[in-house]
Amino acid sequence: MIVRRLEDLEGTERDVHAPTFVSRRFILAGDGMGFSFHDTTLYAGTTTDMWYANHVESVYCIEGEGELTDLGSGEVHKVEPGVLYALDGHEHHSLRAITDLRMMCVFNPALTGQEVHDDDGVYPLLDPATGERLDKREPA
Ligand code: 9YT
Repeated sequence: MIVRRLEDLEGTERDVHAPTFVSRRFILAGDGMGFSFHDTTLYAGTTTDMWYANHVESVYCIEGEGELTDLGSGEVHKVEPGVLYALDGHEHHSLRAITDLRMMCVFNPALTGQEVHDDDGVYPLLDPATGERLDKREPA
């Protein structure tokens, strides 16, 4: 059994700071669960463009207010506590945080923790054992 507390992740490699969000990775590929689980806060006033071409992701809002846009269809959805969105079609999307927006995120395949968003907001698919890039995208 794995038991972790948020405060134990702070300041470690599982505490990842990006320009528009901070992501605390409770579970990563190395934990062998088949998914990764993140507590992510997107900062008020920011918009994050994402396009997880190599992963599916479920995202559940527990705090804050925001707006999700499907950049393919143009559809816009209100995001608030109790709302979940699941990217089952690798949708290109953006998330606007009106206030700080706290989201619980599950990725499959699991992130290894070494991924960095490229210019399109894509995370590469990395081999958990070697760190080798497995997907066909050219690095940005
Ligand atoms: C809501 C969302 O997906 N934000 C991007 C960060 C990502 N969840 C991560 O790296 O933890």
